[in-house]
Amino acid sequence: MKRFFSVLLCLTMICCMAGCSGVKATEPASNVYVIGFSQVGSESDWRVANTRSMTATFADDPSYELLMENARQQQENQFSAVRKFILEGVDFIIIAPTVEEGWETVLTEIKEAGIPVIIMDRSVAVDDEDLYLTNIGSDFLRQGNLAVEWLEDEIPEDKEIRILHLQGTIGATAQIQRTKALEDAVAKHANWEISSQLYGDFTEAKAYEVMTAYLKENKDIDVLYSENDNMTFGAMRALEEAGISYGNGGQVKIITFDATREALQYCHDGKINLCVECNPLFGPLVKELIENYRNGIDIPKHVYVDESAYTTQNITQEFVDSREY
Ligand code: GYE
Repeated sequence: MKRFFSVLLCLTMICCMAGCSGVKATEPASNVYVIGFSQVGSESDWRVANTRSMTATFADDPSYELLMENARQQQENQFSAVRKFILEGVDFIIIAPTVEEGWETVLTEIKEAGIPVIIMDRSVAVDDEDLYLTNIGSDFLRQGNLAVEWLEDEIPEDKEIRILHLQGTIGATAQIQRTKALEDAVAKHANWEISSQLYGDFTEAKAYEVMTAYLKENKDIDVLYSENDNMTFGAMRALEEAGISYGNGGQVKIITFDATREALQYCHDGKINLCVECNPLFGPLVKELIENYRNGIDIPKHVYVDESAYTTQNITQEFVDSREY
C-alpha cells in the first residue's frame, strides 16, 4: 500500500512538472486495435507473399496495428510469441501454425486471457474447437486430389509409374493432406508406386540437398510430386545436374503446389507439368473476418480460399505476368 501511494505521488509530481492538464488520464490509451500475428517463417515464396498480404492489409488502415513475429519454422518460437502478445495485452491474435499438434495449452492460455484468435493457413488439431474463432486457409486435401486426378488422366492403367515424393514440414496441414491425397491414390492404383519419400521442409535448399543425394543412386523416376514450389525449384536444379530430363516430353513429370509466378512461368514454358494453386493473398479476408467479429456478426468455423490447377495447355503468358505472387 505504502508503495502504491509513493508511486501515485511520483506520478502526480511528474504529471504536474510536465504541465499535464489531467485530461489524458481519462482518455482511452489508444483507439488502435492491436493484432499479434505469429507467422511460420519465411521458408518459401508462398510464405513471403502471405506475410506481405497480411502486413499490407493492416498497414493501409491506421486504426489497426499488426505486430508480427517470425517463428523461423519452430513451434517453440510461436509459443513464446503468443505469450508475449498476451503479456502485451493485444486485442486479437492470429496464428499460422507450423504443425497441427501441440496447441492445446497455449490456446487455452489465450482463451483465459480473453483474447480472440484466428488460425490461419494451416490448422491445429485440438479437441475443443471453441479454442479459436475460425480457421481460414486452403483446402489442402482438395489440392492433393486435384493433382492426383490430373495424374489419373495422364497415366494409362497399364503403365507402371514410380513417383518420387518430396514432402514439406512433417506435421503441417499442407504436408499431411497433400501426402494423404497421394497415398490414398497410390493405394487405389496397382500400377502406381511411391519410390521414395524425401524430406524437403518446404525449402529450396533442403530439397536440392536431398534430391542431389538421392539421384546419385536412383534415376528411375517417372513423376515428381513436390509439396511446394520452392522444393520443386531445388529438385529441378538437382535433376538438371544429374542429367535427367523433366517437364513436357521429359522423363519426369513434375507436379508442384503453390503456383507462384515463377512456377507458372516454368509451367508455361513446359518445364513443370502441373501447378496446383495455393492462394496466400488472404490478408483482406482475414481483416474482414476480424471486422465481422468486432461487429458481432457470426463467422464460419472454416473459411476456404478459392483455388484451381494449371497446366501448359491452360495458361497464357498474360496470366503468368499478372500473377501477384
Ligand atoms: O504450400 C508452402 C509454405 O502452409 C500453404 O507452406 C502453406 C505451405 C505452402 O511454406 O510453400
